[in-house]
Amino acid sequence: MIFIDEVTVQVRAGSGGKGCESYFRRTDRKMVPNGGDGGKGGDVIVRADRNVTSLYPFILNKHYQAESGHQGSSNQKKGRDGKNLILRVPCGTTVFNKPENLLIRDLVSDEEEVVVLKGGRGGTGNAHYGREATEGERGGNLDITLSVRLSADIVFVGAPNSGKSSLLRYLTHSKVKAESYPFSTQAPHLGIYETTDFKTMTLCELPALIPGSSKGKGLGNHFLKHLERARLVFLMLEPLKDGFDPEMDYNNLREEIAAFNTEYANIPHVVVIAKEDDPMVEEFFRNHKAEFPVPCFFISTQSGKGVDALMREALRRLNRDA
Ligand SMILES: Nc1nc2c(ncn2[C@@H]2O[C@H](COP(=O)(O)OP(=O)(O)OP(=O)(O)O)[C@@H](O)[C@H]2O)c(=O)[nH]1
Ligand SMILES: [Mg+2]
Repeated sequence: MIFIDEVTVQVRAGSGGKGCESYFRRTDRKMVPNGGDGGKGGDVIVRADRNVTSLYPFILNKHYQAESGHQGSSNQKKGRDGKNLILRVPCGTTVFNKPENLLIRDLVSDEEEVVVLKGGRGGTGNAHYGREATEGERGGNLDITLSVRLSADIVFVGAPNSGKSSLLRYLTHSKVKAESYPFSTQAPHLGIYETTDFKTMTLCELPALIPGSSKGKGLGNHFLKHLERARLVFLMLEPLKDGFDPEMDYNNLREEIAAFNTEYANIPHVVVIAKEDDPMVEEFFRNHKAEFPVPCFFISTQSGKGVDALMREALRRLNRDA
């Protein structure tokens, strides 16, 4: 399934039901109005649901309409209210009013919800003394944008080909493709990692970041929004690229992240360099390890070397600020 992180849909609230005009004839032959009110139209609600993992269904259907209220009837019977329409979205979805580009609500936790459109009021029946029956109020419509930010404990951000997908596959059941060409991963991918004591943490690979991503180079940088809830970032450098310069490559990644949102530069991070099994990388590691200013882990997803130490450190950090 393709991962969709943003979609715009049109929603329409239910219209109010028509008020009823009716009379009954009393025994003294007087006509008494007794038409009931129309029911209220259904609201449109967006609700976070932890069982929903994707916005994909909203690509297939972009128009949603809540039920209208039912007509009132005689004997002062009120029409039934229209059912609310509930759009279920993944936790971590932000809802925007598209035409005004306004934030409506950020739905973070399970069951959190927001009413984006109120249903129309029902018309009044003529049973109200001295009133005529009226039509129900029409339900409004609105374009809303749903934008999901993944909620992952650890997010992999790094250069093309640096081994992000390979690491995700190594640690989780993710089936993301690891390929020898750059930008093979075009959308964020999630995986669940289980620790030795059966705790789980969510890992996420983001598409590759390069110098200039913030200006639209490569795949751009919009996916960095998924760092919002990250608790730790693996900054992955590509050791086999021409002109590998760990310090410069590290600074480039940090700059790209800060260009997106300066606060994201404060998320704790460690540097990860894969392909430790490669003789060139191994030699580099032996000669330069001590020079790194930030914690740096050399790993291999082929031999498995270094991965345990990396994940132990990750756990230690996540537990520390838990
Ligand atoms: N020898 C060796 N090769 C690796 C290792 N990790 C990844 N590779 C190879 O490096 C290439 C790129 O790996 P990916 O995991 O797709 O890298 P990526 O960072 O996800 O790449 P993009 O998604 O395109 O940015 C593939 O050919 C992998 O087989 C490793 O630890 N050792
Ligand atoms: Mg990848």
